[in-house]
Amino acid sequence: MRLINPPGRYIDEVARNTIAYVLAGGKGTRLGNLTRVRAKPATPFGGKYRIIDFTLSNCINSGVRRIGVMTQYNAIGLVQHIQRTWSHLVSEMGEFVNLLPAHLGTSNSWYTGTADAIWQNIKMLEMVNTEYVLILAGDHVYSMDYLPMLHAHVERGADVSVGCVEVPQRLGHQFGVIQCDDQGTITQFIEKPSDPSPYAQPSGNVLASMGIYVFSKQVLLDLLHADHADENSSHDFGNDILPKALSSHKLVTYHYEDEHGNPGYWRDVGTIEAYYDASMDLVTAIPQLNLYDANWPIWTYQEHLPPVKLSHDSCGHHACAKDSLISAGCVFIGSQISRSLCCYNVRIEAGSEVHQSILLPDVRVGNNCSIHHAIVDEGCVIPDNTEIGEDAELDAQRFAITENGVVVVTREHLAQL
Ligand code: ADQ
Ligand code: ADP
Repeated sequence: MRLINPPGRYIDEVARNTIAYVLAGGKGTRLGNLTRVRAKPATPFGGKYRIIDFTLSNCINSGVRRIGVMTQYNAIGLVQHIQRTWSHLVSEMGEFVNLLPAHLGTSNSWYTGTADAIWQNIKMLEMVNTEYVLILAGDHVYSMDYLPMLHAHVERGADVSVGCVEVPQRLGHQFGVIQCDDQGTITQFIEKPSDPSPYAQPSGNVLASMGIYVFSKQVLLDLLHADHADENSSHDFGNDILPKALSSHKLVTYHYEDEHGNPGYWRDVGTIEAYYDASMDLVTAIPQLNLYDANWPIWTYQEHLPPVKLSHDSCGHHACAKDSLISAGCVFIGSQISRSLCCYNVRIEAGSEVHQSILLPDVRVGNNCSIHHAIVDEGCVIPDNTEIGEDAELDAQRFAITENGVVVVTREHLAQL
């Protein structure tokens, strides 16, 4: 096996000296019904992508092209997606996207935590000829160039750099919260504090870890060995590795900003609400996340499908789509679609209206339906005259509904109607 990255392939030396690990094995229970049969990173997003495409595109576009993806729960769809898109794409460039499922590494168990997922592949990491390790998550939606973060890590002589963004204090309990000095050296790392208020900044926000890290390789190896020997550890980066490393290593923040110096767009789409809100961000006139940036393409696998068709129905009513993302293969017949995302092969029949909703691939909506504020899962067939998102009580009985009133419709729900 050849474990040496061929020299001279890229202009950037630091990117060439980096291997990325994408943690894509979490159970994703907070995405509820949507991750019942698929891994969270394989969940369709933005019409034609899967969530993990954003992180993998960021790697490729940043010039980091040696990538391991840690997979675990419900991985079949994820593995298939990575094999037919990413493994192929990157191997053509002479590098690799390796799938690293639990059970094949140094232990016979599942990955018990994020750090354990790396630990179980430590033999590979020890062999790899690299100086830096970029740890990423497979369930974040953002377009980030990792190069400035890698360079900042090198220039500041850091052992570990933690990507971070400011979030409102009320959301602080969902994140690793960071305290740092004037130089950006981290002094405290508190994983998901129940009360984030002591850590609020003058702005009222807290500094949150994005869950993405650059480690100098030897530092990571040392920390993983120490963590493995600690019986009380849950083997998680946020809970164990980072807080413990503070006393012995130099941990620094890296603020993720856009080219204008404003906070960069980044969403952990781990909950239904976050997934829904990030999707709705895309149907605004000028979303912060630009899917159309030719300099930062989001790569994915796509089937060869026919063009979108908007057609009139037998009564002469025209189909109309406004402020929406519509993917290939969709057919709308005398139906009205607004502020919605339709993945590929969605068909909406006459007299139906879809508003502020997300329709996953292969959904069929019958005649005279009205769908508002809903996520309709892959392959659902909505019977004629169905109303969704009109009556919260009724929706709660038939489907699943979030606190903010987003209705989630699956095939199982429909089978029970
Ligand atoms: P969470 O997102 O809650 O917090 P976690 O559930 O550990 O962290 O998931 C991180 C990533 O690792 C996800 O992509 C998940 O799929 C994956 N993952 C989880 N368990 C895994 C396992 N056993 N094997 C393989 N992959 C696994 C983290 C940090 C916080 C930070 C937030 C930002 O802990 O400090 O603020 O991310 O979203
Ligand atoms: P061989 O010479 O045995 O054919 P290859 O170079 O084709 O070896 O690699 C074999 C496997 O090891 C492939 O899956 C490849 O992606 C993987 N691999 C190669 N280099 C590395 C590396 N630096 N780190 C992790 N995996 C690697």
